[in-house]
Amino acid sequence: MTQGTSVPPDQAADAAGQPERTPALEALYRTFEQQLLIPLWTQIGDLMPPFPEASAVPHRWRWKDLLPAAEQAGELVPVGRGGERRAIALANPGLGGRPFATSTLWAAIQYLNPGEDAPVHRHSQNAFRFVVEGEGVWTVVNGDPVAMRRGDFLPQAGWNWHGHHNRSHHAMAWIDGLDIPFQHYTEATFFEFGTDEVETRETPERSRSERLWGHPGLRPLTHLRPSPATPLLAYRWEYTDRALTEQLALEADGYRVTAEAGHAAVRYTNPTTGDDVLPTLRTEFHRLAPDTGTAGRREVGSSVFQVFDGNGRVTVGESSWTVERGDLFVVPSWQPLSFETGTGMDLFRFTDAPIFERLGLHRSHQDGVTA
Ligand code: GTQ
Ligand code: FE2
Repeated sequence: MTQGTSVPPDQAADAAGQPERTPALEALYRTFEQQLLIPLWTQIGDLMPPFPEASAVPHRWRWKDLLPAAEQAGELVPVGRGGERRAIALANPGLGGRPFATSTLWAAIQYLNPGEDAPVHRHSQNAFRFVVEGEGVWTVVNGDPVAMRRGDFLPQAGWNWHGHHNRSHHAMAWIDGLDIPFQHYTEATFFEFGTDEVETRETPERSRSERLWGHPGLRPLTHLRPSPATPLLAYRWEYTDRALTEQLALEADGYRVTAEAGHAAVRYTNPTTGDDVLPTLRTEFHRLAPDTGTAGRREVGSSVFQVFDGNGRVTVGESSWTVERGDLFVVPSWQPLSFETGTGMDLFRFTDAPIFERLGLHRSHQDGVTA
């Protein structure tokens, strides 16, 4: 999936392990070229580097630039069948102008004006929404309207019908995460338009999915079979916030429950398996207490973060930025990541780790220990 440059045979003569460029060898290389053959010995450094060399680069997008651009799109661009969504993707400068945040992950800001409907469709791509501010939109998944509000995480597994409606009197923006690049590169993508009718205008407080599944540690006896994606369509901020608050409070009481000192973290899970919410996407929420720094950590696979609250400094490989509420940044595969904050900082994170874990390709490294 990387797009690094390879050494063409005619420039590889001096490279390590390359044979001397005799006329006979030149002729052989021309034969290879004509027959569409490429020898490994000219490519090995690119194809089989000692550790992952991501094409994607570390990058930060500021919410104060993203939101006005989305608002402009809200004025100029209608939302409807064909274009499907007023979603504007982060395009990693290392990925050749494609709308991909990393080599596997799509991240976009989506914007819906009052009264607007984003039409019903379904696709093989797994998706979620995360809300950094605002409310008033319901995402309707298989006819079940799910309210979206600040701090809520709303997963939506591949091949479920979904549309969104804004039933409030103000516009709303949120972020979408999908595995679009992964499914694009692996050529696994299917898509289907849904009904053009508005499915429902309902705006319930709680979705049917939350009424059935939203009770910690309790599972309906009619639904005991594991499913590969979560049936719970909303993970509300109230619970996430409380879980993080309690971790830090327990730490203060002397219990070792945080990821590291001053660093509380939770993973969103599928209540039918305890695993990640979606087959290809891992999602987490991290809270750094005031005056906290984190140890450098790298792992196979890429991440996208959004700052939910507070501010701080993030270092990813050779890049370092200050970040504040709403800012997004990407961490390419095997790039070390660390944080520092004075005020404290809340961060939402999504990654492609489930893909690599399931294939036995996941590795991480922190404090000199390779796992
Ligand atoms: O809201 O259904 O950002 O299908 C990209 C593709 C959002 C959506 C995106 C999508 C959606
Ligand atoms: Fe969609």
